[in-house]
Amino acid sequence: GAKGMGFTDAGQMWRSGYDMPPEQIGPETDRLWEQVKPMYEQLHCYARGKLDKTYGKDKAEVGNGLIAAHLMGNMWQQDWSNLWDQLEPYPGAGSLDITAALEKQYQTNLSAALAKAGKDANVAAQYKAQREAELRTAKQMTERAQDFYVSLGMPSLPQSYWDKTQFIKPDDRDVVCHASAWDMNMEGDVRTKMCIKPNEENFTTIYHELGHIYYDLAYNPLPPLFQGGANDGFHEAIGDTIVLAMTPKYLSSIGLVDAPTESREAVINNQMRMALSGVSFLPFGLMIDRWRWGVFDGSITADNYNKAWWDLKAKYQGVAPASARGEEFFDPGAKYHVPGNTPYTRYFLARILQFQFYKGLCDASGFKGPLHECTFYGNKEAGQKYWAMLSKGASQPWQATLKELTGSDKLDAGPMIEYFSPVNAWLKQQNEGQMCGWQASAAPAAAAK
Ligand code: X8Z
Ligand code: ZN
Repeated sequence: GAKGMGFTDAGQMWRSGYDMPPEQIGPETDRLWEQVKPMYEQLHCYARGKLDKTYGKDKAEVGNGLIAAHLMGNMWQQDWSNLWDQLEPYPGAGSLDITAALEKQYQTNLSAALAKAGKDANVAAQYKAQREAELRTAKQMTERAQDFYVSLGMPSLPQSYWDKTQFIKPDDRDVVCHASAWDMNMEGDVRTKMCIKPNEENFTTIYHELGHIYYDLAYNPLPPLFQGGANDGFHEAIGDTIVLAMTPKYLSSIGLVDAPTESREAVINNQMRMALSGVSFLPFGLMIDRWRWGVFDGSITADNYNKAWWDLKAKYQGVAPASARGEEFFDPGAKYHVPGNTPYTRYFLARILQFQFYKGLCDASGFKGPLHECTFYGNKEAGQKYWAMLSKGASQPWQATLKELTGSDKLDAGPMIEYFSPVNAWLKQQNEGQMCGWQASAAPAAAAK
């Protein structure tokens, strides 16, 4: 299909959506990766040291500094948040247990629903009460996310959103639970599709999905061709920008966690929490499409699909499987976006852009201080500036849109590095004297053992 439209292959088609010659986007992402790689290497080094302690070096590592993939707390090693109990820098300092708070909310809803069902409720009635509590909690979480956008001056979501959205997993049919956002008719019938559970990851994912929805609503008045993100990375970055503004101060202001602790230990803990989801993601965000571009242009062949996948994971992420993953396996297929055929470079770009947007909005709100302390919750100036950007949709090159928000028309990891500078300095201290980094060439040998 791509060839029929004049592209050399599907990879070039994917790379052609960036208001620049398609051959430039690969090197552009390389440039950004080089900017953030030192930070990733510090996190990798620290995580490896901790995993060595827990499991022993012979189990935690696969050779040449590569970390055993199955220990990262995530099937794709794309988000290391689940390693928190091992990696928390100062146990208990400024503890932000969002999951516990949401779980508590669910328990409250459950008690209420069970009380309503009555003490003689049979199993079916109890099950109904449980479903009711799950739905109620999921809606409350979504209302909290909506409230952030509304606090910026954006509209409330239309009633049809609340009526037609899939908040929790239906119990009468099989569904894809991977979160998604839908603009059904380009005039206000917007919906999200999730199987919301009361935990931190799902909570921030709702903010992410509403970013898509508010983008849709803002550009819906434009002609159809302009109804899209400035580029696909913009679309992914809208909600993620809001997630950065979910500071401990914001979280306590909405009553989700206790009043924030201002200590240095608490700051480092919170930065680590953010780095475990944001920094760990970077090389993963890059390698998926390195693999697919190779598949599409023929440089990765079918007899090598799994090897090429793990070679790229070793090169970029510094992880490797602890036991052989030969060609009888197809590990790329386990990642939603691969069988779903959704390009992935957008998420890498979003990880960079979200910090550029965040800094732009912090500036607009008049914030002065260390970037990681900024929240623009409730700030109408920031909100207006954001809405103005969203309303432009795809009506002009993204470079112009970026410039209006941030003053620069270039992708730049500078704001991300600035944001993480406290934890980055801390990590360097922790890693002092360690041999950081890894050699990707160890992967095939390791896989063969
Ligand atoms: O797929 C998503 C969103 C839907 S657009 C939930 N994300 C990527 C993933 O889960 O792999 C968000 C972060 C990266
Ligand atoms: Zn998304």
